[in-house]
Amino acid sequence: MSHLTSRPAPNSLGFATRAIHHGYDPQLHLGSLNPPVFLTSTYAFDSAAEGAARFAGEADGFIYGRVGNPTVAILERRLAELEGGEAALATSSGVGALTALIWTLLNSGDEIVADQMLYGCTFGLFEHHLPRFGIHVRFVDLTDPAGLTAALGAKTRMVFTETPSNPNMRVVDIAAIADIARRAGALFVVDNTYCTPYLQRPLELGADIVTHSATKYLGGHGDLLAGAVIASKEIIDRLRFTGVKELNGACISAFDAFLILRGLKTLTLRMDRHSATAEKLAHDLEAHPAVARVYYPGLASHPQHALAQRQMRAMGGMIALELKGGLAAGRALMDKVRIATRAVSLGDAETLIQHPASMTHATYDPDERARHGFTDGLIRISVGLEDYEDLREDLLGAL
Ligand code: 3LM
Repeated sequence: MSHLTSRPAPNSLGFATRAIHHGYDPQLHLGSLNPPVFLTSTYAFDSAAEGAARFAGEADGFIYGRVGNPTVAILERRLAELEGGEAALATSSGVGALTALIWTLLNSGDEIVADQMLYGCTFGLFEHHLPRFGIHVRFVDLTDPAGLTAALGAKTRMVFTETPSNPNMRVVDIAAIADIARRAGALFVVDNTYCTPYLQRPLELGADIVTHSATKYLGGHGDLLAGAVIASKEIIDRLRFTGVKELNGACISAFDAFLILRGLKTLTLRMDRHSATAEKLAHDLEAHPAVARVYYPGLASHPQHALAQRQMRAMGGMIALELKGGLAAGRALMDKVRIATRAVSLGDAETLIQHPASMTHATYDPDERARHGFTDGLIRISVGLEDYEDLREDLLGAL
């Protein structure tokens, strides 16, 4: 009997079990414990008529690598299941997921209302490039849901947020924003990169669409670039057959899909460990005399601490901090650490440290940084999976 059909229904299984098994049946693949990597760009049709039927959507089956691949399809089933969505689309990067989404669902003249703090290249796309195509973005403070109500207009088609936000860890109330967006007829999109579905499930809280940079925690090992969108089947079909097929071509490779499936097997272990170590380090850093402020939702000093505890299973592995000595002290910290690695990106086994104003968020000019609310001195740490004691000594020693 097939492994999948003999197995309990997915909704009776825990998250870790589904992250390891969902959507793949070894018995359908010669018993192979791991999914095969289908390295093919195209697919043979049984007949001319059958090929035409596949193109017309009247027959099941793969057509061409830009719109689907069997290894990628396993990943997509698993991501949809873990986020609690109907369907998923995997892409070649997180930015590829965003452009597939926006170029497919929005038209010239439409507006987006976005939280004021976004990952640098998302901000660059929204503020510097979408206006060239007639799509305008209003940035508001979505940590205050009343701000959204005031910003909505007749042309608002989409509300967009990260939570916690990259880099300064602001936490947005997903259920409250979802409610306002729904009543305004706007699609609510949450970039869930920082949390992964293990820590936070925006669709269950009322969001319409979840996006990811799968480069980060979903892959988990800093060895690939990928993205994903999870939403209704209707939306995902449009993104696949318009966004990726005809607009941006940002299809993921089968090998990268395989690596993400491998990474997902340890997602719960990794997120628990990232969160536990980051929580301890956030407290250590907050108590240090050289530190002016630590941004971590697990700290009682965080403005949305109570909301974060309600909305997230654990507080994740990302910390931002400002030193009393400002930017110069932050740069000195970065130059002195010996275990933490000076690098952008996040979600890897290695602890990474970087300076948003000159690196990940250099797309904000100094005025924009001030308007959007993050400082030149901010330092970001992606807490890895090393021993807590070693990281503590590395960071506090460098301070
Ligand atoms: C970074 N972030 O170091 P890709 N959404 C979020 C992200 O953090 C990112 C993306 C989307 C970083 C990358 S900066 C040069 C390195 C919340 C990426 C985009 O296209 O897979 O990189 O995802 O913060």
